[in-house]
Amino acid sequence: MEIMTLNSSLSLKRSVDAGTAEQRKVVQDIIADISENGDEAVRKYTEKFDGIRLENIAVSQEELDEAFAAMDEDMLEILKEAADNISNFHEKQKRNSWMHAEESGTILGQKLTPLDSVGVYVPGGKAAYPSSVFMNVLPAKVAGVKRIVMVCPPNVDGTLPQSVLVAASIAGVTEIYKVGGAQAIAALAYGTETIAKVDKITGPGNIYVALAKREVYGDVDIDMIAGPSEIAILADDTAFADEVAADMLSQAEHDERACSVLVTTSRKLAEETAQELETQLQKLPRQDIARRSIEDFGKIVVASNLEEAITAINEMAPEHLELLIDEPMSAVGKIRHAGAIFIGRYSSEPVGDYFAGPNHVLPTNGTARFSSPLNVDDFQKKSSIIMYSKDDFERNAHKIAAFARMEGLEAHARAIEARNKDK
Ligand code: HSO
Ligand code: ZN
Repeated sequence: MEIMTLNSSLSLKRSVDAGTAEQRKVVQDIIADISENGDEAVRKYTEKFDGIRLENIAVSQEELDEAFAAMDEDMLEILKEAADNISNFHEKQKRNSWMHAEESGTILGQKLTPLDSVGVYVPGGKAAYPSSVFMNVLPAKVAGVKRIVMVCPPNVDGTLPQSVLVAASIAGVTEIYKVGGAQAIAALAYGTETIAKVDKITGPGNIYVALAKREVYGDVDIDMIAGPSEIAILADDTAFADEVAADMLSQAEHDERACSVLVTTSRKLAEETAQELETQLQKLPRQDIARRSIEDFGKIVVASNLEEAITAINEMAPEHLELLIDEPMSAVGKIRHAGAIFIGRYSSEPVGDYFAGPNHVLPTNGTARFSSPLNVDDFQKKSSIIMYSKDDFERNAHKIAAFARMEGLEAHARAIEARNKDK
């Protein structure tokens, strides 16, 4: 790979798939059909897109038992341990309702309530990741969401991937349906005879799923529209080229449009990493995907100093950032925009994808400038609590009424004044 010299910006190519007008129309038609015809339309689209007619889309206890029986014992333990780590991390985020009593007797506060129900979309085929089941379901569980519905497109034989079923069951999903694509999003948003509507939909999917989520947003809440994976590595001459290259490839293998970038103060590391990438690529099972990603979206950039490198990284606002530099903690304060910051050589990005505990659903495509990893707050909402005291009321009634009249809202003013009369 060609090595560039940093001149102010990384000028990265990143891919945003906004969908075509035609794709949007397809999605809108599917949504309209599902909201009108429910289950029958779900069956029709499942037959059309997944190649199987399913009379019953609900996953049975038998199917779950079979999936558990087929799972390797050691692997089951690993999954449970990962799930525990992820739950424990999210437990620490949990906030409580609060109330504050003012001296005047007024009580103000916020009441936190978990959402009643959440739908988690899990893509089918090769992108059916049990780790993503954990990352979407467990924060909802920790937040106290009672009904968690998982949807996933069926294989042509009408089954769902076993690892996904096992993960769903470990995580505490309450209903699982074999339905995917825009039809699944529509069923979750508007309900059918079989699937009761949910309040929020999370989880990644293909362009049709992403467009459908955008389309139903407002009638239900959604998490975010995730773009291809990204990793930026900030490294100096203390880093090892084989580790840097391996970490870049870990994200490149996700998607041909994934974006892996090395920004380094060491030309030697840059050159060695470029070579390592080639050597390691040749031995990767998903070489085709990773190579396209590295060739089309990857970059190795040499910066003249750490300050300049950090400025460029902040501008990129990467989904994942690894700090492979001497004294990495001294750089953390200067990082303003990154979905997750991995510090030191033992915090290789896949540690976070699977096991450490923090969420792997992270803002992509520069959205780390204004948004956060999926977290417990995403599954709880707040109600304001206002209990105004008589004292405060009597002292402030005329101000409130005056404010209302300034806005031309006489009924507001009178509601206040109605209380001021002796009764
Ligand atoms: N790195 C991905 C998440 C993932 N990795 C799932 C492995 N499985 C998010 O950017
Ligand atoms: Zn990953």
